Amino acid sequence: GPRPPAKARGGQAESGGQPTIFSKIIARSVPATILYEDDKCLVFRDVAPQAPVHFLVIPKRPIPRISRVGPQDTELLGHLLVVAARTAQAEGLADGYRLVINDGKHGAQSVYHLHLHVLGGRQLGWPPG
Ligand code: IU
Repeated sequence: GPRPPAKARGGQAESGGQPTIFSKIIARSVPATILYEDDKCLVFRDVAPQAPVHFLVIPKRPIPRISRVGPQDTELLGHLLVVAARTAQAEGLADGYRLVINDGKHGAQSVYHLHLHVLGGRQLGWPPG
């Protein structure tokens, strides 16, 4: 049938819980510049950086989006934040940085594997677009 129009600015629709490219990055079948890894999470540079430093913190367990988390995810989510802050420090972001989680269409989420963006190395504006 006819394809729906491409979304010019919004995010991608969630497409039914399939593995995303981030699962392939975790499995090392797609390359990425990895900054940190442990048993629960992976940190790698964003392939299309929006700031001099732009990396992503992802859980190895493929939670699709922040609006799908539950109480069982509390400890993991806290861990992701601690790893984000420690990696920002290791990246030299002493003047500050921004953490972003995009959720769903209006949040302009494009990859449905939960990820924290960490952006820094320049003066960022507010509010975001
Ligand atoms: P979003 O919050 O879902 O919109 O962000 C997805 C990010 O993943 C975006 O900044 C992309 O540049 C980034 N990314 C990536 O680093 N490597 C990839 O192979 C793909 C997307 I696809």
